[in-house]
Amino acid sequence: RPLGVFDSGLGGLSVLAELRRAMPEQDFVYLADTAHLPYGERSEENIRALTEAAVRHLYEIGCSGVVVACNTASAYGLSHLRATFPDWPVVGLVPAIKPATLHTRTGRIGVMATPATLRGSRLREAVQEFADPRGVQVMLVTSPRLVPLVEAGAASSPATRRLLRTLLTPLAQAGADQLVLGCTHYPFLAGSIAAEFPGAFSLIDSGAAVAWQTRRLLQERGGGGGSGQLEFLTTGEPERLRPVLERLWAQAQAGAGHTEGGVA
Ligand code: DGN
Repeated sequence: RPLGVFDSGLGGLSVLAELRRAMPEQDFVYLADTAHLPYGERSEENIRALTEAAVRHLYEIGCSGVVVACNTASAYGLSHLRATFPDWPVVGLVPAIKPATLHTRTGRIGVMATPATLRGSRLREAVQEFADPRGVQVMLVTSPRLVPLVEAGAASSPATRRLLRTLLTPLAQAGADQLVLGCTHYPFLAGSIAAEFPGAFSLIDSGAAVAWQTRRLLQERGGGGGSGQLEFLTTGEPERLRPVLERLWAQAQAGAGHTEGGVA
């Protein structure tokens, strides 16, 4: 049976690529809730309801479990999903604060995520658990514009690079040396960040850690498997999505993971 992967849009492709690296034989169904994207400025209740509706579809078509490949949906929806679908594996993610606090040499790290993820309690808990005891200072960065820019296929455009320069200059000036990409769309910005701030930050996302955790879980529970097939579903217009999907999917498969932590 295929494993479901869900994101509000195409960002979760960065996680799907890591899942395929970890489990080349596994079949996957990827669902992008493009009709309701972006989630980043929605209310907690709304994010939870949209996440449940999307994940229910994956459940009903017979997926063996789901990876919620979206920090925003994970921040508000995970406990609810686990209560709604007991006995069905649900894996989520949280910005990878832990590895960043272990790697920093300057004692300052940046975390970039959607407004909703930054407001949620999961991020606060991770900061309290990993950064505070080590005296690591966490600088939070957000912009509601980044996800739509990635979805528009503009991750490397001059406008995106200008926005990143504005958002990240204070972090570079303060000496933050690790940058946590706390939204699954942001690994697609890695090239632009490196071009604007050469050598300034190590970039850390949660994709690889989530993939290995998912593999462990499926091995324990059984029920995965297949022949490496992929199916893409969207709540939006498939023909409009296709060109950017193809581009980002090629990019995700070519990119290497940057991680070790961030499973929820
Ligand atoms: N990809 C989602 C995340 O990881 O938070 C964000 C998407 C959004 O809809 N803003």
